[in-house]
Amino acid sequence: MRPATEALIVIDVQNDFCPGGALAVTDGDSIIPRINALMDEFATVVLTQDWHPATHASFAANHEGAAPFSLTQMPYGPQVLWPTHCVIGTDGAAFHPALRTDTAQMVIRKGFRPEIDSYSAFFENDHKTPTGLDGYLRTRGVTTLTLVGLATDYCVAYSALDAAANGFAATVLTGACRAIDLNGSLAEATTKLNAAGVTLGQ
Ligand code: VGL
Ligand code: ZN
Repeated sequence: MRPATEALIVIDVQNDFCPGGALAVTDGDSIIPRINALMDEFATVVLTQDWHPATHASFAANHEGAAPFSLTQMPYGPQVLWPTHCVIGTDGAAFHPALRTDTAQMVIRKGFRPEIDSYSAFFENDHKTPTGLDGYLRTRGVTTLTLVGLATDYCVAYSALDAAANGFAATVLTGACRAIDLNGSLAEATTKLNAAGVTLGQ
């Protein structure tokens, strides 16, 4: 068992990001046995859940004529327009049935405001609106995070970058993550993670 100052953050292991899902990440479900085993090492386990209303601004379907995976400008900056995914209350938004959830003490839902996306478990995409995870971890005495899940280059990377910016020691176990890799996004995320001092492990 690791010290109580360490937490495991499991990002978005949901049906829609796994094979057969609306925004499937290649081999997304292959990381689940490893994540389930890792949970036994940590006294604090947090799960995140992408959780969007059907009207969400990140959905291409809500932008006239926009193709999925195209880019648009939002008031807070560039935003990829995704296929409709992780709609609140749907099976696609549920955790993958193979993921252990019994070990989790906290589930953070993000992306529920229609007008703003939220890749990070800490802040929405304006990099200002907090989810509350920082306060939860801090008041629990957690200083050190291990991040795993989906997708490496979006929600895992944004969460790890915010963790580092907020003063947590952060490690991403890339072997327990899978990437979307859209237009070089994985290489870009890796560069940013290294620059921010996030440890990349296997
Ligand atoms: C994610 C794109 C859109 C993720 C969530 O979990 O990485 N990616 N919403
Ligand atoms: Zn999303």
